[in-house]
Amino acid sequence: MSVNWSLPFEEKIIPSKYQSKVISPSIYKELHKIATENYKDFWASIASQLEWFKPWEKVLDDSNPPFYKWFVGGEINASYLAVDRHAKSWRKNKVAIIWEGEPAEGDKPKEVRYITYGELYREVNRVAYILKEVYGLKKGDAISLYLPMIPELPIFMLAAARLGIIFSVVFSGFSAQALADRINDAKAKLLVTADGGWRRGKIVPLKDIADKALENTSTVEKVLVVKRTNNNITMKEGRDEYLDNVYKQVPLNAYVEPERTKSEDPLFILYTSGTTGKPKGIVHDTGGYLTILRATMNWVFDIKDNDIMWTTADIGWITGHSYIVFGPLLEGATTVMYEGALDYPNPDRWASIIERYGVTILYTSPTAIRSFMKLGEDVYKSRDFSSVRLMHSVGEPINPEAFRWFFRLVGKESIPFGSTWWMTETGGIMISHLPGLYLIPLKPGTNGMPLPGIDVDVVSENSNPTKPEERGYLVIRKPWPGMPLTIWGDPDRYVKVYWSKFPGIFYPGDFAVKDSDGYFWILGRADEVIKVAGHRLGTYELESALIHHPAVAEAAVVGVPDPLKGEVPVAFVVLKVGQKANEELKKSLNEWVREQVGPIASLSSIYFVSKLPKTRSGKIMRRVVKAVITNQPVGDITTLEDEASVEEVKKAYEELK
Ligand code: 6R9
Repeated sequence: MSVNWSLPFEEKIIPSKYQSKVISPSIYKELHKIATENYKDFWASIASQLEWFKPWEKVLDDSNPPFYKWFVGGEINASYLAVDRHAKSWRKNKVAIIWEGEPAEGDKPKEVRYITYGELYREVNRVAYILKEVYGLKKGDAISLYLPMIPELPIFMLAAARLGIIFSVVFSGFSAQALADRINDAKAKLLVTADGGWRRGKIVPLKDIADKALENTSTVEKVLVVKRTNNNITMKEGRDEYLDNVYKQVPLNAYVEPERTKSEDPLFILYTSGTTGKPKGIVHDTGGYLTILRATMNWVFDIKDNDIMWTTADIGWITGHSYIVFGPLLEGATTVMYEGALDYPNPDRWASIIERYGVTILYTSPTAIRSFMKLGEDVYKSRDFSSVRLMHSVGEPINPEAFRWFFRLVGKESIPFGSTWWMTETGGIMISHLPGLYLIPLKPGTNGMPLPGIDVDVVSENSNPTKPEERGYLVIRKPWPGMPLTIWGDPDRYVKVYWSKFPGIFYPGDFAVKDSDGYFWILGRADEVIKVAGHRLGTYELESALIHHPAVAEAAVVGVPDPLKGEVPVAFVVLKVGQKANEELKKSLNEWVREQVGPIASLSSIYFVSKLPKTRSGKIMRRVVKAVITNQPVGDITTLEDEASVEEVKKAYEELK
């Protein structure tokens, strides 16, 4: 795929407030080269800025590629670094987390919590006590967290990290089936959930969904329930407990010694969609992950002690893990955590949050920006954005128009605003306009240049570097701290998915171009993953949900460009003999998919056809389906079994357009 707008390769913007930090791309290229050639020493110098219980013996163990291990022999604890260090310093009474709940009266939120580092320390220790002493969990055990955006979520993540317990956060918009799959794969012993969560003024019944999921799991022994919405739920004797009750067993000043976790010990598993099969459990280490966060918090976000950082993502995704929780807390900064929808109950809720807390660093997404843009600028006339001094976007390519609009409205065309490229697998940001204490001139829509030490390139099918402005595949040539340890329980798949297309180098699955200044422009996924409103979904997951429906014989799902959400999934469905193709069935199929995968999996259209384009070996050619409906050349179809299928797709699509 490629973006459906033109790329302004030549345009260069120097934001007036950061002029002193500007460096020319050609000079940056030289600095990048030096760091990257000496990448082991270079990353060691960043890692040494962290506090280690025991220093590493070897910077990188590359004896068994692609299973790289960073800072081997070193001992470090993520919870200690993010909490204890600050709680024991002058930051004790500094606000670590500003939390705002969704319910509001007009412009006024009903609940706001300011949690200082001192309080966070106390809470994390209390929860760690529960995990260790009440539930008997220990290093290497896995737990699942199915929670809304409430402070308990980061507190449980930090408490688990304290003990070397591997946590797996499951986005609270996922369905019972998706939750069950993730619990089973992680073999989680404990599930932490809430009675419900607030979303657009409605209660999402998380405990009910969790109960359904637990019918299909066997590893979960105990369920801890946080009270959030006070809706009616059922509690299973012997299995379920309210967190409030369990707290009664915890001494008020409980202290749980942080484990001396090894650098290469897993910190968390985060599931993400791939091309085929069930979601992949990406496993992140401890030392490497903290190192990439240390680097990016300083370079890309230029974090300072008086900053208020707001990342508008959900903690259920990697962006929230790295830049709501671990990144800002590692740096002792103040992080804003907002529970609900950015435009609820008023369209400018997000702007009121910036104003209320004086947000200085804003990290948001193209989908959010486009949805703000829809309403025009007048809505924000009386809003004060002057506190914001730096911002970035993430999740999908940003169209130059949305970039310019937001840059003008919030950035007053005077502060840095970039589109940072990275992914669940990379742990932290890889490509940015602020790639290491400097700023390269902005170009609307580009991602900027790779960070020092990050060896990114664009290559053709036969792995040769492409010419400037020629489309190719993005690759990362050298290992970097923050890279995955493996796919949980499936190391072969890890090798196959990421290290086999171009042997020996990491293949993220994106199309990209590099311009003649050396800037990277990521164009979108080269595989069958789609990004709907910045959320990563595998077309395979949607298809398998569809073919589980009793009326469906076959299905092909592809992503098509959407002005608001970037991409949306559309489905071509072959019905079983005797089934009637009508609107009612379409509706029920859509509901079915939402139920199976979660509300983010809404199909934007469903088309009924009698056959799908397939290869002679029976593989559905989604590429062909996509080309037809996006009006692109269909390319090589010599392996196609039946050309009439292409015509059918075309006809079905044209008729309903
Ligand atoms: C952090 C995150 C990863 C995929 C990635 C790419 C797309 C992310 C982007 C971007 C263009 C950007 N992507 N940031 N594309 N410009 N600034 O989103 O992780 O959910 O794993 O998705 O998102 O396609 O491959 P994740």
